[in-house]
Amino acid sequence: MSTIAEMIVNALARHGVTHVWGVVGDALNPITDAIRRHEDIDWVGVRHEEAAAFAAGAQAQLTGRLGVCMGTVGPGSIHLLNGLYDAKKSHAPVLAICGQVPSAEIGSDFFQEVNNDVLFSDVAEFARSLTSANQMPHVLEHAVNAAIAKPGVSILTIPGDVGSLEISDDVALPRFAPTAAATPASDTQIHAAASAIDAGEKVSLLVGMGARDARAQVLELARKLQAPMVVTLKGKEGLERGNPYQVGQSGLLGNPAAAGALDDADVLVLVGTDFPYREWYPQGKTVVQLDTRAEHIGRRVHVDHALIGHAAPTLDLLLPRLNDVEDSTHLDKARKAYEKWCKSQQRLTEPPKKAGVVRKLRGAVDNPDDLIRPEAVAKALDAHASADAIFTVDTGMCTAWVSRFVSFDNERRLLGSFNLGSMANAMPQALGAQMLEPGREVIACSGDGGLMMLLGDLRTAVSYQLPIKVVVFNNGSLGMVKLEQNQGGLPTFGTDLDNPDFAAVAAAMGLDSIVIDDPRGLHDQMPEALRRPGPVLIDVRTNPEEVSLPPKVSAGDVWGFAIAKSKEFINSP
Ligand SMILES: Cc1ncc(C[n+]2csc(CCOP(=O)(O)OP(=O)(O)O)c2C)c(N)n1
Ligand SMILES: [Mg+2]
Repeated sequence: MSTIAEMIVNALARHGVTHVWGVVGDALNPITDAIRRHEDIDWVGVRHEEAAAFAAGAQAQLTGRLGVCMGTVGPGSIHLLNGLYDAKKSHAPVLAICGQVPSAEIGSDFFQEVNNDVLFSDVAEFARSLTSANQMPHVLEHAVNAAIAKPGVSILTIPGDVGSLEISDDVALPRFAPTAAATPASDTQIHAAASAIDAGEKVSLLVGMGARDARAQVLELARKLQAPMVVTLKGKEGLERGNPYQVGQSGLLGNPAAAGALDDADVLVLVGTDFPYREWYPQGKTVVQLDTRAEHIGRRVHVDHALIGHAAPTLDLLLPRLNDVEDSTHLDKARKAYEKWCKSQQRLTEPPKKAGVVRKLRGAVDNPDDLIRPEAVAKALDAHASADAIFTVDTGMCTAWVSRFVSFDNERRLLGSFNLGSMANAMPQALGAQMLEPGREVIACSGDGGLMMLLGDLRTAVSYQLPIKVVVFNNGSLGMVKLEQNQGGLPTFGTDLDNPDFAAVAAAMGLDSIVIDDPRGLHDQMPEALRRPGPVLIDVRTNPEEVSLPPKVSAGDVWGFAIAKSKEFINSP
């Protein structure tokens, strides 16, 4: 005889789940107790359930396996929500086990009662409450299978009295469905796409994370077509390495060479990407889109030929049907522009030699040479992090710095909240990553605003001896919003951060720390800090005036800055 809680925990452990992240609570006691007694599955107690969901999502993204988190009745479950949305939008398979009031009280507006099935209806592929032992094992099977098949989030809600209900021995053990095999697009689709591509003279590729398992095929496609390849932020890991066709990224984080490569083409081939920004797609091209999900076709740009299938097997069939392009003018032009841009960016990361080298982008700064450029911080991380480091990056300006200056032309991994765009993701994602691989270098690139949001879970790194390195891009502001306000012609408002002394906070929390506030010391202090044992908070005081300018700055943007500055001047006392 086993209980519902034991059956769930045993089945998850057999499935390969190694950690369950959450905050304990009465309704979940039977589950946490079953975890306590199980040898192969560990409980990780966090300080805020949102951190649990981010950590579980990070583990799922790194391994492709199910991540699991828990939140108890009402507020405990509500706290999971933001991290679960991130998992949903990152296509990470995550199971959230949520507590509920005793089954007899359901529907009575009982203390802490919320209707989880409704609360999670938008975020979850599957959200059901388990109220009887007769629902086992199929409800658990359905929850796990739904999370893995999508991939996405499943919610299993368990009232306080249900976890300890007994299940008779003749009930079958839960079994989960295997993952679906990779399948190619249909022959008709491949034939039509091949004709359209061959008819073009200049082909450009936009490649995303959906092509990660098709690295060899995508490189061969670029070679055959002599096509420049724009790689999305999420496609960087895996596709940047040994890729003589890539021209960096498009969009706000990107560079003019990528925008030019897309504009110059007459045929655009999208592979495994749902890059969301319409305004960064070129107009009037013949567009071919390859994606496993039919619902992605045409939702960003009008598509002429859809290929519904997995990238690797589809490209295996498409490649032999394409003619070899001999003329490399289109590719050469894009690569030359990209190399020129890379060189110009390099200058932004060099330590100042004499006064005036650091360009004042805006505002009055007394001694800009004494301030650290965030670009230089990212470059220092690139130079000194190990070749297989896992980077996690907060939403904010950090995303721009890491995407532009940290290279992923090796075994590095990159996690962020790239589709939800939530702040505060980097540190808890780093906890999740480090827990999986205690010996691997894990670096959280946090905004000062982002870190403060889930600050309590810094202590989780200490409690579980997770040697994460938290690099705080400390610009004393919600910098990204400051930029947005200025671009829109608004005076800066509400973006200043009254930060605590992060080194003192780290000390109080039991973390080692270091302050880097001199650009000339960056390349000595950063490697020293990264090599320290245990968790370290690296407080880097960056130039608050440094902004990440998009590759195409419109006249409107320039006016925005000018108007914003004059308004600030007029409003100043
Ligand atoms: C949870 C959440 N709240 C608010 C926002 C809106 N937002 C986007 S970036 C940003 C500022 C981030 O500041 P910080 O973490 O200090 O990074 P910085 O841009 O200064 O590098 C804000 C408020 C968000 N994306 N997520
Ligand atoms: Mg900031």
